[in-house]
Amino acid sequence: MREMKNLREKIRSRTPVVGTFAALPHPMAVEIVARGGFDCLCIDWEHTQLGRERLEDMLRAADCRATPAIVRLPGHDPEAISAALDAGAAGILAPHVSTVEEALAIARAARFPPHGTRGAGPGRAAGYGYGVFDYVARANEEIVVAVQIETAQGLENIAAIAALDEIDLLFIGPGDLALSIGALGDGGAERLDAAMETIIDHCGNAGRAVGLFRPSADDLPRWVSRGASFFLISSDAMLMGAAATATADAAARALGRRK
Ligand code: 3PY
Ligand code: MG
Repeated sequence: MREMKNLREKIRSRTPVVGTFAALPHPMAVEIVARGGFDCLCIDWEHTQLGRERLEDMLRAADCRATPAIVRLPGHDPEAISAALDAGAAGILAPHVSTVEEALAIARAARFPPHGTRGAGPGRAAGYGYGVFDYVARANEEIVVAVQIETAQGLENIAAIAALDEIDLLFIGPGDLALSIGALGDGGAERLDAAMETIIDHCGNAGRAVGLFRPSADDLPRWVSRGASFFLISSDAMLMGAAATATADAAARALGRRK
């Protein structure tokens, strides 16, 4: 069997892919979490205070472990898309995408002509100018373009967004989706689950890859059997917090301070 070529090919063929968010804004944290053996990382530029220079160093650190890293953007700005890709990201994840127009604008900004409007330049991804033509020749085939469905409007437009071949992956943000559709309090969990299932089912009908955030791997089998194939589980910051709490609790129990 032919080796899978790249992350995009795995995603588009709906081969299961598991990653985590890199939310600690330091290359060392990226190197450490990449050692864990995830298929990919997603550097979180949306919710982490991160500058462009640091972003590039974090991508460099992911390369040290040969772990493909996509970048969750702070928004839909084409400059941020170019910055992440020029720095060497394997793809982009755009938050809060609610319409076909937004999704298409993001896809165009992420691809070189004739499929888009991205500008070519001597950034890290292009070998600092030594590999511009080679990079341009393969980037449109290799760069992952993913959009987050996490608003009531995105849910409303799901059939049309899922039908877009320009988008490699639809990614559900359960937290924002719950806020946006008001799935909080009594019955909220059931409403949120139903909304997530609707998104997954529409992606299945369109043959589009769909993924979601999960705080842990506990319920992965349920979402895989529904049709999801891409998972970002927890984050380096959350994993560190969970390990710190578990260790402090174990020590407190060992000293008889807590049961
Ligand atoms: C959300 O839950 O809103 C997310 O964006 C998860 O990544
Ligand atoms: Mg979100």
